[in-house]
Amino acid sequence: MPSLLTLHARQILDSRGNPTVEVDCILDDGSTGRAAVPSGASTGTHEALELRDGDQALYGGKSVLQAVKNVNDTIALHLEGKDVGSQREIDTLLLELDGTDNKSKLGANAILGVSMAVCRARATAEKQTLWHSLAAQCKTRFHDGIHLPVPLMNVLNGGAHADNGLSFQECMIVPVGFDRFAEALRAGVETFHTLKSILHAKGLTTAVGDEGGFAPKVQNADEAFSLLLEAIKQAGYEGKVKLAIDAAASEFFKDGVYTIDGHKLDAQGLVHFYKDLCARYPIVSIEDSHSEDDWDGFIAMRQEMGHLVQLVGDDLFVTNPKRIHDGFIKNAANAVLIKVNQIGTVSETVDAIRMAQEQRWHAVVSHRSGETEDTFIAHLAVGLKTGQIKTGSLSRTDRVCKYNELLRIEEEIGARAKYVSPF
Ligand code: 2PG
Ligand code: MG
Repeated sequence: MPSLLTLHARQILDSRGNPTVEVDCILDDGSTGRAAVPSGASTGTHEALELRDGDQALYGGKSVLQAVKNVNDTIALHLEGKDVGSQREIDTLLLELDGTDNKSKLGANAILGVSMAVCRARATAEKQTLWHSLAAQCKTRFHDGIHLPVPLMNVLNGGAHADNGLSFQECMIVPVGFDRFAEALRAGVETFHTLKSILHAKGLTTAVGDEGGFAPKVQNADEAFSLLLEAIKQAGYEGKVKLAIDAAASEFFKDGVYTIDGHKLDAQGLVHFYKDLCARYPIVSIEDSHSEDDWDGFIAMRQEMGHLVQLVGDDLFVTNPKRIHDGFIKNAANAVLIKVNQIGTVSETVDAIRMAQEQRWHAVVSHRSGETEDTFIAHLAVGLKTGQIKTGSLSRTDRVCKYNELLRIEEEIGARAKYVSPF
């Protein structure tokens, strides 16, 4: 395997117009890899540290020039000349160089940019597509076919991602009754456009938010899901497109009380709120039902609803193998959301996915609300055979580019490509 010749980072912009880190990696055989780092808005407190300069004169404090410098000086100095054959060896070097628990010395954005860029450059050197190279590194078994992920599409927004009355952050549609990813995508897109017409006819706004979904002034979850069901029906996909929630409940939790759609509930009351919703709507997955440190709330949720729906931990687990392990012991969920920048290296991300899979929990690869044109996560979902991806709505290039990449991957795989819904 070739060695790393140069690393070069620069500051670019993400989909919200905030600075982020992009890294170019060049190997000594001329192979190159480029990666850009995403950024969240509803970030979990236990996430790895995203290093921002805090200088109010530059991008309102959000510039990432120190993280860029950390790549171009410290990391480049230690990685240049190293063989890139093993992703784990590269990532271990990065972790040693940083030396902190939450990557606060060099910044998780600096470290992740390098980790992903090296991964891409290796795939180029191997003359493989990225998903294929990742699958080989991680020894993924494709005995029953190569699975394209089922997308959880965030078409209606609330919470920290919108300023309407809705407490849930994301109301998603999930195309389940299809044989191919391309067909599932088409169903999602047609439902999205039908939803737009419905909102328009009702005099509700059709402007889209950070993840390309609508953020109409709806007052509660019932109104949101009624609109989605109507769109699914009118688009002709009743029964074939289901629903999912990312409550992002940390955002509506304060002093032990959940304030949701005007109700004040305790953790158990919130479980009943979800139970009632699931009895009335075809909801297949609920993410972050409770606040990030309300383990008892998650445990109660799993006991009452774990046999009925997928229960995903995002802010709860922050893609961190230690917290995921606690989740297994406590039986606090049955699925893990996977975000590369919550943990900060490709290898640790892979560890999180494999831990979930070994436990027979689902792993859902996810974007952040601040994204770039980078399509790494599309490859990660296929290469690690996660079976699910959450990458926003069906508009705006920062979201659609992941779906487009999955179309290309499905085309490349041909007859061995499978689309299997876990729901
Ligand atoms: C989430 C994500 C992505 P953010 O909560 O799951 O949709 O949002 O990137 O703002 O944390
Ligand atoms: Mg979430």
